[in-house]
Amino acid sequence: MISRDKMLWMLRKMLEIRRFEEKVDELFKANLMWGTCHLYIGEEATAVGACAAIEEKDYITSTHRGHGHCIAKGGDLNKMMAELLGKETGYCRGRGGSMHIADVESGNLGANGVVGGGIPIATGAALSSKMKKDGRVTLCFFGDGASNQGVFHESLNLASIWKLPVVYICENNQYGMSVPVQKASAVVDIAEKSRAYNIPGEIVDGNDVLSVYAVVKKAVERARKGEGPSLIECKTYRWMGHSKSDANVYRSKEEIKSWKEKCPIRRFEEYLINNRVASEQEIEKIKREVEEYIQKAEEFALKSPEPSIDGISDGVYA
Ligand SMILES: Cc1ncc(C[n+]2csc(CCOP(=O)(O)OP(=O)(O)O)c2C)c(N)n1
Repeated sequence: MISRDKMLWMLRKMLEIRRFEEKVDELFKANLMWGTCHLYIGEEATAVGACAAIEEKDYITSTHRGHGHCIAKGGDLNKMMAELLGKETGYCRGRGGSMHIADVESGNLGANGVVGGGIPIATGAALSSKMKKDGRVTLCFFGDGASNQGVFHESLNLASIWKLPVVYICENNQYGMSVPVQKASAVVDIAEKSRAYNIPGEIVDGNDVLSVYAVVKKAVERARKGEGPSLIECKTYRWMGHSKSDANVYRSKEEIKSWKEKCPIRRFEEYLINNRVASEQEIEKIKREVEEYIQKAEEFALKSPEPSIDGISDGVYA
């Protein structure tokens, strides 16, 4: 049975992700943020449902669409916002930006600009946990496009034969850039790929935070017991373009609208109210608190110092 506190934590985290992403979009449009980024709006239930199923000591690996994973694993919004604004107070002292946030203290082994790049890292982390017997489980997030990479297949094979404590979580948001999944993958249900590696594969509604939680929890328990990896496919959708440079011409307005109607946050709010877990007033209070946190993170980041020219190449090794 899932506690009320945990459900309210889930709502808060989903709202933090949504509002963080909306603020980032706003800062880009105001020309205050540079470079690029990949927004996670619409996929919030996946990161939050999955991270709700693990413990603080556990690890995650993330993707190029990584803000949601970072927030769900306990990332600090001040440091994230500062990083995206290129400030010295950011996670990488402003030198990494959106795709290079790692927070080892909270168990986040990092976002990754290389599609599929987190998959072998997660597999290696799980191998280290098995060798050290530290009881940790690693959640590995990646997209449907990444499941066509060679490292996906090598990693699942090794994790299966070595029975590693890792849960592979494919966020199938239907597209890899402008390419629909059915044009890039021989099977449209990515979970089917688990069969080649003799591990459990499950499909879950990625817009339903409680379903994601339940399925990931089962896979985490299995991993923690030494029974090896699982592959979970969360069917979801990104509302925004692939990145800041996406004119979004490859999908119809109707399709986007139909997925917006399945908003994971609104859906969970309705669940909480209909099941008397929380009142509308309580939900409004959480929203106000999240809003305040976002405003403070923005202020903190905007007021933070730029990196000094003298130290601009600190951390550059190649
Ligand atoms: C190895 C590699 N190949 C290509 C790219 C360019 N690229 C960036 S994101 C992306 C699509 C990834 O799709 P998916 O894994 O489904 O994730 P999504 O963007 O849908 O979350 C591609 C091809 C890259 N960053 N790395």
